[in-house]
Amino acid sequence: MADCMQEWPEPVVRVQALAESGLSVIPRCYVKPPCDRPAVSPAAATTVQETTEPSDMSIPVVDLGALLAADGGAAVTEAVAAACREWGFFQVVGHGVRPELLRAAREAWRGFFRRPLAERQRYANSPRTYEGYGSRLGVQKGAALDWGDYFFLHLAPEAAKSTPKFWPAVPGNCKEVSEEYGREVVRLCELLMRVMSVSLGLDEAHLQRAFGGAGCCGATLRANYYPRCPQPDLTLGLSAHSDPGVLTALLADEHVRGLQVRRSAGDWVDVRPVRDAFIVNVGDQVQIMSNSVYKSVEHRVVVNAEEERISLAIFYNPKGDVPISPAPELVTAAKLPPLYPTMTFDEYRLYVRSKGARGKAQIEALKGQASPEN
Ligand SMILES: O=C(O)CCC(=O)C(=O)O
Repeated sequence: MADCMQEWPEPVVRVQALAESGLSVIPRCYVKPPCDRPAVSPAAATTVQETTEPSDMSIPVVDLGALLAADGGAAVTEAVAAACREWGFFQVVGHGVRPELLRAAREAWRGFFRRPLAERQRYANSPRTYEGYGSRLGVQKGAALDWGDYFFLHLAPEAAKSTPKFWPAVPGNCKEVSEEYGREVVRLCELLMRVMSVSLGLDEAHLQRAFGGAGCCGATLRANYYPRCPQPDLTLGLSAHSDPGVLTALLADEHVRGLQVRRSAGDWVDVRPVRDAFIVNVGDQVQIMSNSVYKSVEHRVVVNAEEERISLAIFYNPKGDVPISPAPELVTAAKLPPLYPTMTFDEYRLYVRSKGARGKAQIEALKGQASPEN
C-alpha cells in the first residue's frame, strides 16, 4: 500500500483545463456507470437562486444563536439530536462566524482557481499526503474519475499544519484568510462536539476527549472546484461518499447548487444552502463512537453545463493515533453490543486515500467486527 501511495497511477489531467478546452463530449474516464449517474436533469442542478428560507423538503436548519437565550440550550440540543438521527446533515446559522470572513475565504479560493494553469500546477499534489492541487481521490488505476479539481491543506493541529510551500502565493491573502477561517470553523466544531455529546446523553466533554482533546484534533481544508460540464448527466463532481472523520462544515457556493444527500430509502435530496450557513454532516467517527445512534450519510455532488461551482469543506478529525471505539455508555451487551472494532483514524483513512470515494463501503465492512473486549 505505502508504495502505490507515492504517485498517481495515471497522468493527472486538470478537469478545469478540459472544461476550458471547450470539449462537447467528456472523456470516457469521467463517465459513471448508469447506476451512479445523477437522475436529475442538468437544468435542475443549475439553480442560480439564493435560498433564504429553509424548506420542509431540505435538511434541517439549526440556529445556534439560541444557545445564548435562556433555556435555549435544551432546544438546540434537541434540534441537533433530531437532525443527527434523522438526516446526519443540517445547516447551522447563528454560528458567530463573520459573513465577511466566509466571503473572503470563498473569494480567495476562487482567485486561486482563476490563476493560469502553469501557476496552479506548481502546487500539484501526490497521494502521499494529498496536500496541494489535486484532481483525483484514490490511486486505483482505471477508476472512474470525478468532474472536479481541489486544493487540500492541513490547518490543525499546530504540528501537522501544511508548511508555507504548500500554500498558494497568489492570491496574497489566501493563507491568512484561510487560517483565520479555519480557526473559526474549528471553534464551531468544538461547540458542536459539546452539543452532540449532551444530545447522546454523554458528559459535555466526552466526544472531544475521546477524539484526542481540543488542541490535538485535526482540521483539514478542501477547496473544491467543479468546472462547467458539457454532459452533466453522465458524471458527478464528487462521487457518493461519507466523510471519514468526525464532522464536516461546508461552505457551499453562494449561487450554484450541486450537493445531494442520500436518504435511507435510497433517494437523493438536493441541499438548498441557506445564505451564510454552514452545512454540517456527521462523519464515520461519530457513527463509530455513538455505536450507530448517529450515522454518517452518503452525499455526492452533481455538476452542470452552465455554471462552475466552488465549495470549501473543513474536515474536523480525531487525533490520528487515538484508538476509537463505541462509547461504553452507548453499549449494552444485550440491546446494543459494540458494532465496530477499535481503530485509529490514521488507520481508518488509509482506505479512503487508496480507494477514493466509495459510498459507505468502508464503515459497513467494519460493522460486526468488534471483539467482545471492545
Ligand atoms: O462540494 C460540495 O458541496 C460537497 C463537498 C464534499 O462532500 C467534500 O468535499 O467531501
